Amino acid sequence: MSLVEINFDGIVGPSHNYAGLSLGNIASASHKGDASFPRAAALQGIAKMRSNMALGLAQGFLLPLPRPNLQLMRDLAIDDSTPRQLLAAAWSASSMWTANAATVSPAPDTRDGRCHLTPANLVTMPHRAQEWRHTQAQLKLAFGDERHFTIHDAVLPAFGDEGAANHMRFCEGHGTPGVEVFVWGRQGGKFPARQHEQASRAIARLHGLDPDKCVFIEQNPDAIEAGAFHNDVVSVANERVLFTHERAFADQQGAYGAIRAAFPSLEVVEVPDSAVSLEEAIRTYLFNAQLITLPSGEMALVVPSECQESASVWSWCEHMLSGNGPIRKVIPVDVRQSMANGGGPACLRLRVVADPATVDQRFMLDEAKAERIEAVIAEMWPETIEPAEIGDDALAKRVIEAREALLSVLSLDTLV
Ligand code: SUG
Repeated sequence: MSLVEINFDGIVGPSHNYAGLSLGNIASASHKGDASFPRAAALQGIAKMRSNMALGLAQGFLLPLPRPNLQLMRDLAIDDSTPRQLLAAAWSASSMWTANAATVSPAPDTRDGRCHLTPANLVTMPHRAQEWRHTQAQLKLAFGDERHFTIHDAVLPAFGDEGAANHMRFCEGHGTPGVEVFVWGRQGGKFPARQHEQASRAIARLHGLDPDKCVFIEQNPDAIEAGAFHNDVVSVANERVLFTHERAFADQQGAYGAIRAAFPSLEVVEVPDSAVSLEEAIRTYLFNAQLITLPSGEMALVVPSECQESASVWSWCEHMLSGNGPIRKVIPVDVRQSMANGGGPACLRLRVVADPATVDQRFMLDEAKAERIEAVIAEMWPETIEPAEIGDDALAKRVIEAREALLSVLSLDTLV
């Protein structure tokens, strides 16, 4: 058994659009009403996957969910009198952000030695709350080998859960036992806190984690107020390293202390507010980066290209690289279409530590398959969607056919 980290990126669906559905997500609100470019969005996502594969990383993917969601439209009896926001919810391509698909506890951390996955209920946002059952169906296929994986139901909707976006794992190497850190938010601020502490605690118990190897941390309410609707907008972890903004947690030093008590070799790379303000960090998504271990053993940070265009962020990155820290490379990638809805490189991927041979191979990517996927996207994905087109019957037909063509090319028609 060789356990490695596999990134499962969400393929951007053909209905990708800017309807401004996410309160507290500044990018989503500020791009409301813009024309979207689904084909370019999906190709940007594939290019990111290819670039990570070229670095020597294992790469998988999850498929767009069925949109428009006809079941949701029936359940809400959506008609001409319904607010457009609800109609747009049924069209949302938000499942592309697979960091919110599930929380994953790799086999070395769990009591029964299996990798546990709990789909996130995503109840805070109506357009995301429709995702989990379809996501679970996909997880059950991709990780269907019950000798190695257990797929749970989402936690009770009374407790909001946003999946891996509010979860970090520290370990000496991906295949060795780790410490899992759950970051939750307190309600009552200007914007909704999406992760409930009790959802995090339930998941830790359901996954059979050792309580001494779990840490629960409160997110900084100021960060939520500044637009960090998920913890992965202000910090990211990999192996022994925590890369974080100085104002990510309610009690920053207390958070470091609690993690260090469970994981003594913790190495913190902290970006001070004086170098990069919280607002600039959230605007550029510096922390919504993929912090990865390259085959050489060095760590690299895959950041959105917006970081390179920000004087303060880029000069901080250069300063970091000139020092002797654990992060040795910074690699910009263009995921602008996703970024405009508040999703950076890290939002677009779900990390699963597993032996790739135990995963359904239809969900694993290689160059030849990437080319086949690109060809379907280039041929079938709409080039652009204007917000006024949401609800249009001809566009609905096109979106449905585009997804079906992709499923067919990947021999995953059973997901229809
Ligand atoms: O849930 N955006 C997503 C972005 C998710 C980012 N994920 C992580 N940080 N891990 C969200 O807010 C925008 C949809 C719209 O406005 O149409 C949206 O859902």
